[in-house]
Amino acid sequence: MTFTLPDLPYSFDALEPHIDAYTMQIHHDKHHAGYVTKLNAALESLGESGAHGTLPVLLANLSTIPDAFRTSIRNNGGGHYNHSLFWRVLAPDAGGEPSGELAKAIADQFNSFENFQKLFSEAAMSVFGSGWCWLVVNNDGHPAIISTPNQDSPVMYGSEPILGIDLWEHSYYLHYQNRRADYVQSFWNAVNWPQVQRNFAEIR
Ligand code: MN3
Repeated sequence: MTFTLPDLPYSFDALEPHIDAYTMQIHHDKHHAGYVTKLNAALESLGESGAHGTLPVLLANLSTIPDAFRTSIRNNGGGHYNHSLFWRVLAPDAGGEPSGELAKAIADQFNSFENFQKLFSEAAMSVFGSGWCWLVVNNDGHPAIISTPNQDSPVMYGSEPILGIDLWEHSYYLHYQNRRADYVQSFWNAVNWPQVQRNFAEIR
């Protein structure tokens, strides 16, 4: 089982002015690449017999991983999985609102898209230290907002992520410094709702 760093689906500067090119370059080429390298090293050390299934299956069953490798696979496997989703739920000339089934599910669960956005932004601002905020689908099929620490993935907690925002300082500090609220606000202008809708449809 060997993983490769996926190419960004757009250029480094494609998300400007919301996320700057240098941040994207360091984030993808250094941080995400580092998770992939370390994940592969951990899996190689673990050996062929130690890990089975796809990455989300592996992450959902961390208790089956031997102690010596579990933390590394949790952090670096989570990092690889989270960032692979993150790049795809962002796009140039994006933002706005979802449509179709996802729009309906969000309105049903959160009363309105505006209220969902407010609750998600508040949850993102409440993450202490390094972590992520997510729109997930629970096993009852309903959307929910959750946050996870470090590189933990929602799949470790029994839900499927369809949208996430990276709240590690490496994802915004070069441009926004301590102004996380401005980063979260700008994030909405870069959300690739058609991709989030596809993620939702695949789970349902
Ligand atoms: Mn990151």
